[in-house]
Amino acid sequence: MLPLSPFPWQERPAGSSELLWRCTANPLTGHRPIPGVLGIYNSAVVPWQGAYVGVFRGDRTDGMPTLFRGESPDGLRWTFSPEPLALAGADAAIGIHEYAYDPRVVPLEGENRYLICWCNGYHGPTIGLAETRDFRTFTPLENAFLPYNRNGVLFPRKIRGRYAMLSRPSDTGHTPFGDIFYSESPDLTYWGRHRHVMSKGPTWWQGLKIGPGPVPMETPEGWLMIYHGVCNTCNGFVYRMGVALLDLDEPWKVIARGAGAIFGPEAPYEITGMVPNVTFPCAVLRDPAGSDRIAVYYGAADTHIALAFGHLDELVAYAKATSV
Ligand code: BMA
Repeated sequence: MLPLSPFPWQERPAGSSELLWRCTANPLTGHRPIPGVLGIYNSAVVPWQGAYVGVFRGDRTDGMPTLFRGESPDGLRWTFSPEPLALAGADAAIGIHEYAYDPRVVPLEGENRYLICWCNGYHGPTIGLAETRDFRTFTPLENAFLPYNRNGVLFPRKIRGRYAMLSRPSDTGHTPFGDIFYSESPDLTYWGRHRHVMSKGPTWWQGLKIGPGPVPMETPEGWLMIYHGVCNTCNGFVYRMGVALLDLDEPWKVIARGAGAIFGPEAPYEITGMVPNVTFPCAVLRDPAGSDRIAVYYGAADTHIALAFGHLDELVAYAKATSV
């Protein structure tokens, strides 16, 4: 049997009271991480065979976003395949074609497969889906929704007997609005029973739009969702992170929603880059040893991958204590 993947972890710096703190190795990726790619960011990482594997967003030099495969022995040092992710047997009507970005990856509980969701360019942005069993061959499923939609995030198990997904309906541009919705499916093809989960606001840092981030984490008190919240400034949008606790059986019911941003752009690699002032979470690892330690992967300034650490129990407590 393979050993557990080594969990990337650093203790909270002495004197800090932050809920999430930055990895000292940040940013984990630099400029031109592979030939012809400006930067890799907003990406999804999962433990795999005693190490890590992931699906990564890379923007080519013409700006077009594409998905790439990456692997790492420790979750910190990454190598990327130079060729874009190939979809086997891709139906030309549904596979990656115009563009692909902001992937999330989830192992489905009780099934020997991983699902990848991403923003798929199909006459405008919508939610693309593919499955893999080996992270070598990726098989496309149907797009989940009609355009326009972004930030499709699958739950890691069926809820009330159905697959469940969060998403954020959008427009064809930079979307100056946006609430989080919930949808369910019996088969990962047909999606319905759409429910509204959360609106933008009510606090200023998330006053323009919100969108789901990494795969929600199951806790005895509910699904802990890390999400992004955006406000507008005279210099453009600013992307921060917040937390909310969703009901385990009816996740469109919000149990608690933390008032403040738990993380936002401050470090040099977050406030300068292709799009300044963006921290955009897409993946979270939980300590395989069972503690409440988590490691959050986020895109920094649409240029780098970065990592932050925290304690899941503290995020749950914060959402409850400050709920708005
Ligand atoms: C959103 C998405 C993200 C990006 C963010 C900031 O609309 O496109 O991929 O990180 O804008 O540019």
